[in-house]
Amino acid sequence: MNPLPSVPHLSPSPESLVPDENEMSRTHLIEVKDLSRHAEATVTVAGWVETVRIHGRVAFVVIRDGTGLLQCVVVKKEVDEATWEAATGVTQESTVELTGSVKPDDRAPGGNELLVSTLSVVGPAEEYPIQPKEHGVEFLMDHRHLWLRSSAQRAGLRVRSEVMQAVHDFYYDRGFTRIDTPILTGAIGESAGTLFSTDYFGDTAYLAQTGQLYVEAACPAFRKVYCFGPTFRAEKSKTRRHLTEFWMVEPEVAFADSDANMRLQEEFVSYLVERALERCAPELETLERDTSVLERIRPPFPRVSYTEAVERLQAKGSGIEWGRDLGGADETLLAEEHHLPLFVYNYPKEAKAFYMKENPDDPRTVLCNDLLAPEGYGEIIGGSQREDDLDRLLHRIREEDLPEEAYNWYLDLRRYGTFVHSGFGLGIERTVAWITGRPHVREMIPFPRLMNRLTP
Ligand code: NSS
Repeated sequence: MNPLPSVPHLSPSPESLVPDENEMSRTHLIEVKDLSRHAEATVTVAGWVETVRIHGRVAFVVIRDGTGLLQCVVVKKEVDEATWEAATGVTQESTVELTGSVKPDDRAPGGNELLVSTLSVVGPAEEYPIQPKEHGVEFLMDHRHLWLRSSAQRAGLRVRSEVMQAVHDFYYDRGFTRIDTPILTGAIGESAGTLFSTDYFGDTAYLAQTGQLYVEAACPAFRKVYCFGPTFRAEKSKTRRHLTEFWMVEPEVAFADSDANMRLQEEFVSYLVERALERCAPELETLERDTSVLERIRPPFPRVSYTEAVERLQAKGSGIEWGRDLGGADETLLAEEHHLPLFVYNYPKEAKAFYMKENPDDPRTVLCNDLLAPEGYGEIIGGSQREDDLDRLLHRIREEDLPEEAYNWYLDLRRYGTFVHSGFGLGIERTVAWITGRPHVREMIPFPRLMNRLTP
């Protein structure tokens, strides 16, 4: 077989984006993360002022350019009047542009300092509301658009970005096809109680709670598929695990049963953790995450049936009764026995959604699983084998009092070549909260939507 032809024009290497020495005298902005390649050279950088300290005739201006922090040293006798005044008068979060020479210094963050020749203020900042002191959560959330600039927020959202890229890489490498599912839908995906609805030219449209029904439809076309997008739930829960808008990745695989589904989940979750450890070490350090607990995350994960889980919980004094879904407190109690995420499988039918396949060995239950993260983070995945029998599925839709017409197309998937298939949904914010060790999902999405928050 011939090797694939290379396509050099498509992706320039990072090197080719860096100007060569001759170009350097022009005003190319250099990114702080690349400064080590420019030791002793004169460069121009731009960014936002984090702090200014003045010691007599020397000013130390620390800037953040989005790729790193840089201490810029301004010596009064080496610069003109305008630069000295700008450096000593500049306010926190002003945008500045600086030219100077790069001085390697092991003690400096990033390993370099800039000995400044000129500094100009591009965008002055008014008195910055977020100070290095304790602010209340509501204050910080009101200023989310500025709070994003703080080191812990930057670190958390960088991990989120890496995890999201890892999601695509994982499925791409395994031959899955990405299917984008609609956000405006006519069918209820999960449960009628938590729908956002909107007028749709005189009809009612719902914001998607899940893309699942659509990825199921794509299975006979592509066999292994996934969707990854925002999903919406009008849940009246003010907990640290609930958002009204969150991102979910949902793989769906033809000819996979519930057992294969759990194996894919443990492989996937382990991969996401490994990627974060490998590529986000500085961010995890900023967040003071104990990474030794993450290093242990490898398949296989322990499994416990719902029925056994209820017995364990009752033995621990929980008031849970067989038939009810597990609450957050129950999940924490169960998971605390394990260092690894824990599968709880085969829940009672009445606790779960209509589309799950009846368990042939115990028809009171369905072939499904939740995956509970350790350290009290609770459920990060919900998944199941799907009901592939037309009559049983129709029966469940009627039992749940769902509008049958809206599911006609979904029932077609059982009329035209039905097949065993399974899938799951992993919530990105809960997963990233666990990986970063942050207490609340609201910090794990750039602009969280909560019951009481629609701005900024
Ligand atoms: O409701 S789920 O358990 N399952 C589904 O939506 C299926 N249709 C997925 C599938 O089989 N394709 O939600 C899946 C995950 C859950 O484990 C959480 O990690 C996350 O989605 N989730 C949430 N995250 C944040 N906030 C809220 N409100 C939320 N609800 C679910």
